[in-house]
Amino acid sequence: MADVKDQDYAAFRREVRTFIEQNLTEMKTRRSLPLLVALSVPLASCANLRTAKLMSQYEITLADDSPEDTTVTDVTATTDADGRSATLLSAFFGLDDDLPRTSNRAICDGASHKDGMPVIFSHEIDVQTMQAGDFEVTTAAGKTGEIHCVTLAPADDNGELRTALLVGHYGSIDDQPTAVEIVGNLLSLDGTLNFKGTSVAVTELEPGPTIVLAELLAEQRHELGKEPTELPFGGGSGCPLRTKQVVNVVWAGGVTKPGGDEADDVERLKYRVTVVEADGAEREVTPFALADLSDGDNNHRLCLDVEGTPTSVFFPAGYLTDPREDLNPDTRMAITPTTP
Ligand SMILES: [Ca+2]
Ligand SMILES: [Ca+2]
Ligand SMILES: [Ca+2]
Ligand SMILES: [Ca+2]
Repeated sequence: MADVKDQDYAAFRREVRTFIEQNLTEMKTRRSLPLLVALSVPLASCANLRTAKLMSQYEITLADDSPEDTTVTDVTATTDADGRSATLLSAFFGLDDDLPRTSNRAICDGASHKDGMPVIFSHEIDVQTMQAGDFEVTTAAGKTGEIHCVTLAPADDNGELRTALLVGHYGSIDDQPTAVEIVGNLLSLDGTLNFKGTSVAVTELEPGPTIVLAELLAEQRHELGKEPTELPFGGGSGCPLRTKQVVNVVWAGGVTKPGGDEADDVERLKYRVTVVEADGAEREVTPFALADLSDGDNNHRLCLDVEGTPTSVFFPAGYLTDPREDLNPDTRMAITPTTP
């Protein structure tokens, strides 16, 4: 933050120490404090000095900048027990040379002014097996990109560890990245699947974000009533206590209202969920609450107060933007059950 003055630094360090001491238990249970940005937090306009200072102090535990795959494994399976394949669901060229300056501290050293691309996996992944060198990006002209680092932050809530943000120089608006391939051993969170050899086509810079996955969360993942963390990234809010079902919606990249504010009731009322009743009748419902807010990632939780089986979700064009301020098109996705 340009407005963080040097003379504030000593007081700032004390403030951060106090904050960390007060939140140590939560930090440990969450494995890391949330880092930064699914490219959607308006970093350049941090609301206040305190937020800016806290942001600058986060440990970077979900990021890796190793250029080589260091994972030693004999796991080669690519299909899970439910018959679902280990695949890449999307790769979204979000920012071209435009990661904000604070990315150096909040994502990884040297991230500032590089490209940013979220890559979404079919399953949650084990961060210990994820190295920057596991990813290879190819451009339209056939060039191989430079991956500087990769991080799972800030989509780090229960069930979210499937969005890897690739930071580097791997294309431009004139020679866009066209494919991402996993070239190293990279395992699912449960250790049973290996993503090596999977690949996906890249969504170009100009389009807006779409929904790439919608999951009905198992009850033990609901986290009803959970408060978001103090910072505007990582650690999102939970659905209200009276929620009956929760659908986690994963967008191809971080989404906000145009201008960078978090989604609210305006966007909630645009979501339409198709529910099949016990007698087979279909109806469309609107979530009674929207959750996983205040965390700057690419996930929304749709909180439902109805019975029946949610089967698909629709969101109409023109309400949410990616970090380049490109508006979403009409987007629809079938809802799948999560593994518990
Ligand atoms: Ca690896
Ligand atoms: Ca875009
Ligand atoms: Ca989240
Ligand atoms: Ca979120």
